[in-house]
Amino acid sequence: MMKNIFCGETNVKEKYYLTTAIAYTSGKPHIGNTYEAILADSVARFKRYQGYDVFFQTGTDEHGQKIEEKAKSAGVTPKEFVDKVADEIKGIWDLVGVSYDKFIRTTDKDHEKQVQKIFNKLYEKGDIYKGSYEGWYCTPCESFWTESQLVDGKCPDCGREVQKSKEEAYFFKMSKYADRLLEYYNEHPEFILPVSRKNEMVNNFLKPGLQDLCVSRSTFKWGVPVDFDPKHVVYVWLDALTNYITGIGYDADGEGSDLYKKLWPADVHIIGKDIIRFHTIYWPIFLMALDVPLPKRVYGHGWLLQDGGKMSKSKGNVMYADDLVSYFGKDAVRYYVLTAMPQDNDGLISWESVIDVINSELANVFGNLVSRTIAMTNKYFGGKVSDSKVIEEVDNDLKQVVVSAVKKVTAKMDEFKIADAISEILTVFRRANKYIDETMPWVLAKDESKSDRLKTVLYNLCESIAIATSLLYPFIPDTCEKALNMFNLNVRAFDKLETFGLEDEISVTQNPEILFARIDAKVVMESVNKMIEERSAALKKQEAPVKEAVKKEQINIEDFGKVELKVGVVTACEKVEKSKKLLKLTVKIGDEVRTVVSGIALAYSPEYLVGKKLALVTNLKPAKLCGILSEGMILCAENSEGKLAFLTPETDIEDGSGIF
Ligand code: ME8
Repeated sequence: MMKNIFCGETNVKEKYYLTTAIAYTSGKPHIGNTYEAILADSVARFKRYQGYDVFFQTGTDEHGQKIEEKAKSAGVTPKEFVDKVADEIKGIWDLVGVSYDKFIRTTDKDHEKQVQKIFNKLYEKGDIYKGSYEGWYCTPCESFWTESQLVDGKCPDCGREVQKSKEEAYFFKMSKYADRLLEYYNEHPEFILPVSRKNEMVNNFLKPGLQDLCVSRSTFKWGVPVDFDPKHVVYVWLDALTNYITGIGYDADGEGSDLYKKLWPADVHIIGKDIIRFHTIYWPIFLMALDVPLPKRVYGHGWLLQDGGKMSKSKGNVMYADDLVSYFGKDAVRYYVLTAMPQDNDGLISWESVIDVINSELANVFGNLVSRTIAMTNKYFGGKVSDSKVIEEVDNDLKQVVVSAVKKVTAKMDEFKIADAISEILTVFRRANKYIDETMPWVLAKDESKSDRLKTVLYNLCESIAIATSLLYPFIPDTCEKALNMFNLNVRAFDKLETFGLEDEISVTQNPEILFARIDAKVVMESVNKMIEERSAALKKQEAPVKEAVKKEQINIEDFGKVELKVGVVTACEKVEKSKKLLKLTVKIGDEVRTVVSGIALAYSPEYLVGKKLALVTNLKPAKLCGILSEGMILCAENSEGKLAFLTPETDIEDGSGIF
């Protein structure tokens, strides 16, 4: 439940039901998945602020072959696996301040029951029929494809390998509803946002003709069983999509709960660009078949991608919200991801760019304005200012920029242009900073006759901050609340935002806190790089195949006698250029001096080896390693984790001695 920190009552407007995609519980969500939850949260908070009666649903998508396989390789049951990941996802959503009203899990019993009822209903209606399936299945996407749909033999959505699949299955008659769907698109031009996505759906999928969709699987178990034919489980997308109605109390056999009656149809489904097809073709068609009204809008956002190379688990460089929050705090992370995403395109994230935005926008523009204004109000007026109405032209310009931001931000939010909305608010802070330079309060302060003018200037600054910070509240709520507290103000009622001069008097704190401290990029990046290296090493260790002592066939003493083993002493040693693993050793073996190249550089430094006696095979055929002829092999023990120890005589003995 949200704490009410708004000042005054805003009239309660109509309901607003919004949802995110439900995240797969196949692993910890990275910052890209988390972006969607933050995006939807900022919309939910903005709508609440406008006075809408908001219901915000998010959750987890927990069935399917991919999850069954992951659980198996983790050695746990699928339910144990999804319980852990769902907790982790919920924990991250909470950490970044996602103010959901409902967190649905597709393993919730009431959801599973409705999925079964929905399947039965569509079967009884004749929209689902039994047939047999032959085609290709992409497990990561949980999608079926026909031969002709594959691109270079791979999944057309994600480009990964697909598996041949032949099974008895249930099908949904998609084509039956194609015309009705096209008609709906035409009558509701606002249904798909951005509009470019609509054209993609029409041209790539609807016009070429919809194929019937396979809606059951029988080659794995982890799903909702079809209750009249339990060797089949319901196709994961049919199961997942229905969360939007089951989560609020839809009942396939009845009217549904009061909440459902109040909230459905949803006002917007917020999803990523990769799953627009499922939400604007399959989902509306399932709803048509169920005689349920369609959602008002589907907004497909772009993706947040890692700058400077692909995120890869094995490199340890995947960016997670909890790491980012631990370095920079929740609001800085929210601010970054929301501003990094242009509406129609993908956005980029890197540790460096987050630091840059915190320093250049949050600390230099917002934080600096707040701290300068509080400091001057304290210094010149003991912390209290009112409008003494000594107005100059520059004031009108400031007020106009502040007040006009309200409509601009609202318009951008109506189009889901979140980055643009925030940019309008930043323009206000920038304008106010410029106003300080223009009015030069420190000069006014030197002339007592300008005291009233100075008061007006500071009052205008406080009011500008009050309005713009209130507007920013839905995006970075904790910081805005903290900032407004320092002015002893609440978030201003939405319908009073355009009233510049609302407060008679504003009093500021005597002990201001820094909202965003400037970050020393060098210090933070050193620590981040260390974390990435450690993570990568830990992952490699985890993934390293355990070396088992291979059992070799028995040999006789003659076989063993073919190997010549001797003691040698290392007289010189250096690293082999261009190789991380190799060392070049000069070894004296009695009267002979040989060069030996050995793969022990990760375990021993050259200095350590000089003077050491060790055991060598001396009759191996010489071999070239990195262009250097090696004339022997050093004997080493190696444990299952790859740790090395060379063999050395137990007591001192001359080099050149034979080993038998
Ligand atoms: O697709 N940037 O789940 P999911 C921004 N279970 N958004 C991203 C992203 C990125 N780098 N990567 C993924 C599923 N997303 C299904 C949804 S809904 C009935 C079922 C978005 O965990 C992605 O586009 O793979 C999707 O909207 C959401 O994160 C969950 O992705």
